[in-house]
Amino acid sequence: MSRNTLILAGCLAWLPAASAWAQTSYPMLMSVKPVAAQVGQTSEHTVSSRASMWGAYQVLVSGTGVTGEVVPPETKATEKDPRPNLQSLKVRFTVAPDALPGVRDFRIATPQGVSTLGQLVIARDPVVSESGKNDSPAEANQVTVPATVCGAIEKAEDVDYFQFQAEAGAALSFHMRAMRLQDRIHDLQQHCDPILTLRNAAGVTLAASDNYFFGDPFIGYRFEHAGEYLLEIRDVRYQGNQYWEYSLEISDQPFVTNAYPLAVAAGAPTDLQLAGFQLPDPAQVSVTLAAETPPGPSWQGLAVGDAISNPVPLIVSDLPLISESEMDNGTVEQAQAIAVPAGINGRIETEGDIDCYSFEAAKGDKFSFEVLARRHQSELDSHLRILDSQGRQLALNDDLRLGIRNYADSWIEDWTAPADGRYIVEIRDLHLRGGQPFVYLLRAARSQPYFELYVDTDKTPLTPGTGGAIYVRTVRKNGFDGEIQLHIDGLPEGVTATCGRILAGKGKDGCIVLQASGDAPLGVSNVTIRGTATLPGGEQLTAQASNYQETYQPGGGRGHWPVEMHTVSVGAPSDILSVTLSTAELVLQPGGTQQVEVTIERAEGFDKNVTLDVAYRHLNSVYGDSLPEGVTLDTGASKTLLTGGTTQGLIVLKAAADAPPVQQQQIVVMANVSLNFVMKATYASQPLLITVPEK
Ligand SMILES: [Ca+2]
Ligand SMILES: [Ca+2]
Ligand SMILES: [Ca+2]
Ligand SMILES: [Ca+2]
Repeated sequence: MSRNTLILAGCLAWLPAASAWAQTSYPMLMSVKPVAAQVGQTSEHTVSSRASMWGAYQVLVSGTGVTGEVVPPETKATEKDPRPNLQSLKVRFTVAPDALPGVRDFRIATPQGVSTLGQLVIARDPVVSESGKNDSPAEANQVTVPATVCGAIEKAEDVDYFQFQAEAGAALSFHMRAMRLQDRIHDLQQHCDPILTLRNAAGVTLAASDNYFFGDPFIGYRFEHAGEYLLEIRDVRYQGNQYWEYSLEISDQPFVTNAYPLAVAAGAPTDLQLAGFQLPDPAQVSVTLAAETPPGPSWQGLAVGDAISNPVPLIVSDLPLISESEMDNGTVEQAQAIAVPAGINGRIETEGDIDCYSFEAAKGDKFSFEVLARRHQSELDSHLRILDSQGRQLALNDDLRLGIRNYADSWIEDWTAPADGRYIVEIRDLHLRGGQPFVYLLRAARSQPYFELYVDTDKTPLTPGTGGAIYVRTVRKNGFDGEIQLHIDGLPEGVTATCGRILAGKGKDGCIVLQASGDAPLGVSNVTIRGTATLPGGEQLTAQASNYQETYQPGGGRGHWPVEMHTVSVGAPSDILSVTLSTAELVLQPGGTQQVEVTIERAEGFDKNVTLDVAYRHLNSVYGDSLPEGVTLDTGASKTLLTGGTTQGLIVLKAAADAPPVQQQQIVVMANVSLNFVMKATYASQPLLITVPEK
C-alpha cells in the first residue's frame, strides 16, 4: 500500500466525498499557538488560517527530527455544510530528543492544496504559555526558569508580564522571537516589533532590548541578588494583532552568537573563539564536523564546558581556508598577501578596523570577491573595495543582491584586472563599527561562468486530470550564456513532468509542465528543481533552484522570502477539469502568426470568468515567460477571457520578422480563475512546443 493510500485511509472517517468540493483558496497559515515545541516531547498546537483547512491530511516540516500530524477536528461535515470553513486546526508535533533547536517551516496539506508556510520554534526548555489576564505586574504569570515562554501580543496596548525567581549570581539569557517568525507569513501584512524589559520586584528597569536579532530582543543578565524578577513584553508601538505570537527562551546555558573563524573545513578540527553570553574564559572550543558535511551554512550546537550551546552559525567551505593574520593589515602597505582562490576568515574586531589583503594579477584576469557575514548572523554590514597598489579605488560594493532580494553582505563579481600588478581587496564595516561578533568569510576566486535558478513560488497545486506550470528563472553569472535544461525530482504519485529549457543567449525563463492523471490520488510531496548546462569546453554545470514564498505586503504589493520547501500537491477535483489545446506544436514563420484553440472543461455549475495566458503574471509584472525571443501573444487577435459558462478560447502567437530561429521551445497555456483581488488558481494545458524556422 502506498503512503498516499495510507494517509487517505487514516482520515476517510472525516473526509466527505471528493466530488463535493468546489474551488476555494488554498489555506494561508496565520499563526501557531503555542509557537514553540520542546525537544523530546509531543505537544498539541492550534494552527490558524485564512481559507479553510477542512480535509487536512498531512503536515510537512522542514529539516530533520520534527514531525507533525493533524488531530481530526471536532467540527463534523453535515449534508447542509459538506465542507465546513475550518480556520482553526489542532496539530500534534513530535520533536526528537536530538532535534536541532531553532526554527522550522511547516505546511498543511488539504484537498484545496497545500497551505502557505507556518513557523515553529524548537526549544530546549519546557514550554509555558501565557494565561489569564497578565496585563500588569500584579497579575504576572509565574514562571519557573529555565523555560520557553510563549504568548501573543494579541491586541493593541497588550503588555504581558511574567514573574520568575533568580538566585544570587545566576546568569540567564532571554532570547525572543517574534518579528523573525513573521517573515514568511503570507497574509499577515503588518508585523510586530517587540521590546523586552527586565525589572526587579520594585519595578526598576535592569535591562531592556528592542532590536538585537533584526527586530527581536535579546538580553543576557547576571543577577546579583536573589529574588523575584519581572519580564515585560509588548510591541514597541503598543500595537497588537491576534496572530502576533512570540517565544522567549529563558536559559541558564551558554548562549553563543558568533564563532571565529566563521568558516571551517569539514572533517578537520578547528579551534573556535566564541562571542556571546555565559561563556567560559577563554571562550574557546574545538569543533570537528563530519567529513561528509556538504559545503554551505551549518548550524551547530557546540560543546562548551559541560553544556551544549544554542545552535551557532558556521559555514562549511571547500575553498583553501586562511585566517586574518595577527599583524596589522589596515593599509595598502600593510595588506596581508593571499593566494587566490582562498576563503579568508577575518573579523572587524574593533571600531574603525579595516582589513586589507593583497593579490597578484595579470592584465585581463577576472576575479570575484564575496563576503559572507550578515547572512550568517554576523553584526558586520560589510563594505568592500578593490584598490590598486597606490590605494586608488577600482571597484566598490556595499550590499549584494541574490535572486530578487538584497542582503547587507558585499560582492564584487567578475572584476577584471586592468594591468599586471598587485591589487588590494579592502573590507570594513559600512559605519566603521566593530567587535567580536563582526566575523566574516571573504571568498576570493577567479570568476567562472555559472548560473543561478529561482522559482517564483514554493507550491504547485494540481487537481486530477489538470496540469500545473512551474516557471524557473535564471540569473547568468560571469558571461555564462548557454542553454539550461530543467529537471524536477520527487513528484507525488500520479504526477508526471515535462521539463523545458531556458534558451541560450537572452533566455531568462523556462517552464516545467506537470500533469496529474485523472485517477491521481490525493497526495503531496516536496520536489527539488535543478538545471544543467554544458560549457563550450564540455564542462557540466548544475544548479539547484531556490524557491520563494510569496507574501502580501501592506497596500497589496508582492514580497518574496526564500524557503527550503517546494511542495507539489494533488487535491480534489475543482472548478476546471481539463485544459485542452488543438495542437501540441506550432511552427511560426518569422513575421507570421499561428493560433491554438483552447477548450476548458468546467465543473458542473462553475460559471465564473476564466482568463487564458501564456505567461505568469501578477498585476502588471511578468514572473515567468518561456516564449522564445521575438514571439509574443497577439492579445488583440486572441480570445483570452472566457465569461459565463463559455469554454472555447483562442491563443494567437506572432513572430517578429527578425525572430531568431528556435526548435521546439516549451511553453504552456494557463487558465486562471481569480480567488480574490490578488490571488488566482491556475490550471495548465499540456506543453506546447514552438518552432521558428530559419528565414
Ligand atoms: Ca498577551
Ligand atoms: Ca524590536
Ligand atoms: Ca580585522
Ligand atoms: Ca553592506
